[in-house]
Amino acid sequence: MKNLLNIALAAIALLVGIRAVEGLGPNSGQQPPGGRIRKPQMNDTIKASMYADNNFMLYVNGELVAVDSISFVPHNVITVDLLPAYPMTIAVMARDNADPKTGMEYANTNIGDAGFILKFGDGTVTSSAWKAKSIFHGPVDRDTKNPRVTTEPLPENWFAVDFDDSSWKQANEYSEEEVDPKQPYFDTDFSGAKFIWSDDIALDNTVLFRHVVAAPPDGVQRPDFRNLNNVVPDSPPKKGKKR
Ligand SMILES: [Ca+2]
Ligand SMILES: [Ca+2]
Repeated sequence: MKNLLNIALAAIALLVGIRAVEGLGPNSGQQPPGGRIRKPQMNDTIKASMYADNNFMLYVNGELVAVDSISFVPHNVITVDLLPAYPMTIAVMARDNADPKTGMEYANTNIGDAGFILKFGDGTVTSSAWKAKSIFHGPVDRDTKNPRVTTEPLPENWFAVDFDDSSWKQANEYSEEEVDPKQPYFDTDFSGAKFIWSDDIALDNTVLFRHVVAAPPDGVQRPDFRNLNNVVPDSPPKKGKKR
């Protein structure tokens, strides 16, 4: 019995020791002692890469962090630096190029199709685990002779952390063959990520996606810098020295 107690105490001591050592690393998830937060560095950030047919807006934890710089063609990849904080709420508006009145493109001669894929440096990827909601559909019944569209208003605060997406359906995954991505997609690491869209990749033209990443998929603990503006960071700048 005493041996068991000693083993348990040794295990606890080991765990405490590991936590203390972890606290020394730059990506330890620990902040310096004394309740002060250090300033984030570039190695606290992760790369976020997105490819949309045709364009997207990305919100992370309620903040707009990336906008596709090319709205139609050529199909491009956008890569930005993110300062992650978990749980991480990702919200995306993805849009297929489509005339708002007909749902078609190229002078109303073509229905066109869509697709969206995302990968973050922490291992976050798009999949059917994401929620999706189409708010612009058409031409209804693929009727290109008398094209009609259906639309829904953008839900208020659809990108907010506390938005209730429980009524949204799961996203559908689509293959590379179905989306037929162009070269920039193949020049970027999207391994492990799936193309997603709502139920109809041709007729759903504006789709909202949401996903909550509970913890870093790669298991790396990272500091949470969300309230940095409300604290005095560690090692304040010396007088007259700019940072
Ligand atoms: Ca684009
Ligand atoms: Ca398209």
